Amino acid sequence: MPVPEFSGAGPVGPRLPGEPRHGSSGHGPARTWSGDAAGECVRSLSAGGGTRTAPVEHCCMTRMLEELLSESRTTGWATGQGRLDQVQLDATMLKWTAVPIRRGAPAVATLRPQDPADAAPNSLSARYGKGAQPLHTDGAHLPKPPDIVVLTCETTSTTPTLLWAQATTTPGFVRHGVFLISSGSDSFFTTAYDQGRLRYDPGCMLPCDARAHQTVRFFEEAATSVTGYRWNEPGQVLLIDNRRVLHARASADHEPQREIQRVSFHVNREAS
Ligand SMILES: O=C(O)CCC(=O)C(=O)O
Ligand SMILES: [Fe+2]
Repeated sequence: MPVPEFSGAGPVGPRLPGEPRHGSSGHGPARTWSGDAAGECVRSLSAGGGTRTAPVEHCCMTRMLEELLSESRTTGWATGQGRLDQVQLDATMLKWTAVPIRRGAPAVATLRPQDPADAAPNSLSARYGKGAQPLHTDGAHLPKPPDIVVLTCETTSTTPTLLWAQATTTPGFVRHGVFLISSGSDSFFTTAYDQGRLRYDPGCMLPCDARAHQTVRFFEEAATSVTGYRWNEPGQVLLIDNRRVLHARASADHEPQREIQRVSFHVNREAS
């Protein structure tokens, strides 16, 4: 079955207050957010043959992440153009907390296709290497997995990121099947759906009952109805709601040099 694809290609420049908003929830053109070194938004004005910059009336320091989060409410993900440092600056302003996926590792990770021998134990690369990953949520082994995962690609990649959003109703077996999270001395039992959020990673979750096995088959089957996100333009950013969307990297066997940056967050509950 062909994978429907989209990309954030086609930057259209910064949106100024009052201008129409271009959708970036997956199918429209991507937008660019810009800021000067101090994070203040500027826009170029052409007058009398010259160009000058003028501050935009409303500060948009947190605009990129806020808008991506807001747009992700429809499909569970949203895309645009932006830099990782801008994502981090916006997150700080929004009082989001960066979450390292691996204990002791920095919150920002560069994801590269790895052979199993070079990969961290219990990681997807340890099992799947550079091949296609199974659908998963990030940080499923953590007591409190991240709410939001942001991926950026400074260059381009021919390996898509695959996305699958949960339907409005979650099957009973997903809600009740019991898994053991295998995380060394911090192992614990859980379900793949708890308190309104999905948690699933076949790399670290062992099915313990018939309903959990059914859940594994359900998410394997979901891999046939994913949307592929293509990294066609340098500087694309993809925000994934890790509470309701599973994602995966397609096979990167052909692209061992691929590099994606990832940073994950707990959102500020009061604001989000
Ligand atoms: O590289 C990608 O497109 C996603 C990778 C990923 O989801 C992961 O390594 O957890
Ligand atoms: Fe992931």
